[in-house]
Amino acid sequence: MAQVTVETTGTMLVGSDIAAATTIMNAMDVDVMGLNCATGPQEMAEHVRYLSQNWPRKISILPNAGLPELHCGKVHFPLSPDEMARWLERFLKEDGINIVGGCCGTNEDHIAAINAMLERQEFDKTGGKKRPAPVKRSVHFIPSVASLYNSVELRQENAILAIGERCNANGSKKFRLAQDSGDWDTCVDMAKEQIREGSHTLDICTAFVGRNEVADMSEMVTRLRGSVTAPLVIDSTELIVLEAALKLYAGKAIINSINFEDGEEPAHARMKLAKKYGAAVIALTIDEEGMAKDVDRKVAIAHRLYDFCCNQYGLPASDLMIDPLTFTICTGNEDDRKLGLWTLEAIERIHKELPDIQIILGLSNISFGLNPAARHVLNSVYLDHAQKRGMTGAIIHVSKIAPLHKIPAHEVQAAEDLIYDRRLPIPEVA
Ligand code: THG
Repeated sequence: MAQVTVETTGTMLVGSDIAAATTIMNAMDVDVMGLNCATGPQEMAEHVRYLSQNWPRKISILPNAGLPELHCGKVHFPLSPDEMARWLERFLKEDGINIVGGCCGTNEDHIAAINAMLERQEFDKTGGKKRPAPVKRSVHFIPSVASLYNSVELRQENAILAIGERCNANGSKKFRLAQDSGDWDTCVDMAKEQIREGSHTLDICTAFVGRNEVADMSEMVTRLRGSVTAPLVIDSTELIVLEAALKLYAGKAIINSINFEDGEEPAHARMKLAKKYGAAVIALTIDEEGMAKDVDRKVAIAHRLYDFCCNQYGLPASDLMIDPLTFTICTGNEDDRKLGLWTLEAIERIHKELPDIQIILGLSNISFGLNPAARHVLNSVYLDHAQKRGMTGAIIHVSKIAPLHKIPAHEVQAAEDLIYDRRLPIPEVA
């Protein structure tokens, strides 16, 4: 059972809002979530309503006896015992709360009035209990991740969850150079810039030969947790790096990633972390035989991952983010031409067969090897096709994605010909 204190500013002292607190508490499997202190019941009413509509388990409410006033140099709490009891009765009947009490400024008289109010309620006769029957409420739980400050929905309306790709030592030269010279301000600025561009969450990868990945990841998480509102995606193959990051992070993070490349042992270790720290999980379609390239293997491994994470570990399906792998289709090798198409077909099948999970891709991989202008076009067109087939999120550089109507039609056509491997016969040279 855990309670949060929402100040008159509308957030907790550190700045977390009620939605962020709710998302994190839910991920930590808290049984009873509540509010206490800081304000009286009137100021709490809006947050009580939020919990009533969004918190899936029991609710406790312990307000102060109003907002304190100074009377002749002495602190005075204005709410009488009866007023206090009336507010709690309203929360009981309208919001279906389960546990009541008082915090600062309440005394025996307040508790006696609250008790008398409870005794007036209709009792729950089951099991000989002398308690008010629980009031029904309809909870609309929305699968989310959270930073210390904000909650972000994993399913975006008519859009994908944009995971900023640039805070990655292997994915950005600028980031790598800043990290390597200890220029953490630049690293944090790159995070903030991605949020301004529209990233909902940020992928963080500090793996770089010759540097201490635990120390660098810890530095990034420590700096970002208090300065950016977007939830973090911890991108590392090393268990100790994942754990160091999750330990430091106050929000509900996403682990990137688990797979079955070396059997199930590493995946077990990562799922234990996910449960302990309440994280969502990106899972790649890789098994003991390697990365899945054809559709059937991608789908089969997706089902195995679902069974492993959701059935064995109880991870909510909405917190499982399957990544059916993006490979570049720009190598010129005959064997690689269908890889983008197969990933699209796998997305469609996984979305149909496992409708509640999330599906993501590391989008930019699709265009490795092309020039920057061509990459933007191919990335944008591929994103559009993947989204239409059921992809719910992607690791991307948001400002480098264009809506298709902003790209000349013949360029869209060229990208689609590449994705669908449509080829014209090569003309005979005279
Ligand atoms: N799936 C999951 N996680 C991933 C990937 C994935 N994490 C890493 C990667 N793949 C996704 N992130 C990136 C980041 C950058 C680029 C590609 C993928 C990229 N960068 C440019 C380049 O290297 O040419 C920009 C270079 C620069 O700015 O210096 O393409 O697939 N789960």
